[in-house]
Amino acid sequence: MGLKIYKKIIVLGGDGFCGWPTSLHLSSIGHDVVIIDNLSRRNIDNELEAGSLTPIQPMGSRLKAWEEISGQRIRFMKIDVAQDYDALLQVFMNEQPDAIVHFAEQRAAPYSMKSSKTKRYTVNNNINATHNVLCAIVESGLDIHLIHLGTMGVYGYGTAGIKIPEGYLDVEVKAETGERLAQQILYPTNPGSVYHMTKSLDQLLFQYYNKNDHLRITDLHQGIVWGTNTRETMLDERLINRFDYDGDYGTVLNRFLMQAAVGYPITVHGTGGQTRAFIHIQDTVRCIQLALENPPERGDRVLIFNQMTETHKVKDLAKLVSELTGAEIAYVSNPRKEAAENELHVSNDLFLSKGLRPITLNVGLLQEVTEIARKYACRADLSKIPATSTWTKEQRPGNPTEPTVK
Ligand code: NAD
Ligand code: USQ
Repeated sequence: MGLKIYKKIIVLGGDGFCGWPTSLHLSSIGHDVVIIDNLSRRNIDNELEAGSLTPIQPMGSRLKAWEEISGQRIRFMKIDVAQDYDALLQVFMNEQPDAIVHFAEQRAAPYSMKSSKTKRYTVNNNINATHNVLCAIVESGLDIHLIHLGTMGVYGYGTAGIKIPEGYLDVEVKAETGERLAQQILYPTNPGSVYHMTKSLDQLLFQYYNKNDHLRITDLHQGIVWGTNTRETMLDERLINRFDYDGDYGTVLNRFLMQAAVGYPITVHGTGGQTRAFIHIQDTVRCIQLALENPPERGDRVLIFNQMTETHKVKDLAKLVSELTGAEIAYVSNPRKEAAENELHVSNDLFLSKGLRPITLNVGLLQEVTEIARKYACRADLSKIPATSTWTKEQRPGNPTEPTVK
């Protein structure tokens, strides 16, 4: 075994659902972690009057608990990455990080589609945040490896007819002479929400700064994350991770498990024929570790990994949860403008080749999430469960008490 190299890592968005367990994991294996977050997600909880099902603690208590339990110190700085460029640059200059993990974006598709205010907020926040990070890395003159959390949704959810490659597509173009030329291009984006569109725009920013300034960038095209606990967040209740269940921020599998736990019908949008990619939160933190340990060389193009471990149809997940718990399934109107049915085949060979041993859906893990949801069921506000953000005026909310519009 080679000598372990500890790194200084800044985690942008380290108070969030993926960022908090990632910060703990990186700290637990010896890295020096600094969290930057503007706590905007907690403010959106207040705005929506729908908080995490689990009782997440204030940042100060989280960090104190981690120091007590692990003996490791994580520092926290409250900075708005999208707005406060000078402070961000100053931190990069002072800290001289080896790597930056960038989670700091507005990540909910339904929230991004709620109103022109939330559309504009999502675009301004996400694009400025990513651009500020890139600019600050260039201005700092430091050779920092940037790891960004992107989404499988940049590829779109039509049936592609091929196994979706990791970022780049081999194409053949016909020249005027009739000669056929082979090229490799960024896989054409086909976002399904304003949020997913910002992730598509992020890709172009990365491509440009990689070409112009030779920045070392890894873009992780992540599927839907499920679960809540990781090895580190389980160590103490004060370290507990966020669990979103509301119609804007709750993601499909965690919502279904929570709904089953509190006796609410499982809300399948439309026919439930949508196929999506999934990854457990424990594998998210492991993938980030692997991405850190396998950086691109300076001069390499943007390295893109598909960060997912399996695909499932929404209706199959609903049936699985229903069989496991006895919960009723409600086929509700689909508030989103999306294909009613799609197939999805995805390559994730890169992470497998780096040593990922995927945690796939299993009864034990599903039960673990259901038990957590049951434990904190008294904190749930059932009126916040239906997805009410509609993609256009033609769509109807996904509410089991409203008549269904297919
Ligand atoms: P989250 O909302 O729980 O966490 C994001 C964190 O970033 C929050 O703590 C928020 O306060 C912070 N933040 C947002 N804008 C900021 C800004 N301008 N300055 C400083 N901090 C800011 O989201 P998450 O589920 O942890 O997702 C993290 C990243 O992973 C996102 O970029 C998301 O697009 C991506 N992702 C998430 C999932 C998923 O299923 N949760 C799946 C694929 C990709
Ligand atoms: N769905 C239901 N019922 C529900 C909730 C969702 O049928 O109660 C359906 C949706 O209509 C959609 C699918 O489930 O077809 C997935 O919805 P989701 O909310 O779980 O996921 P999505 O909006 O795509 O967003 C989530 C994260 C986002 C991340 C993305 C990865 O919030 O940050 O980028 O997953 S991916 O889906 O691979 O693009």
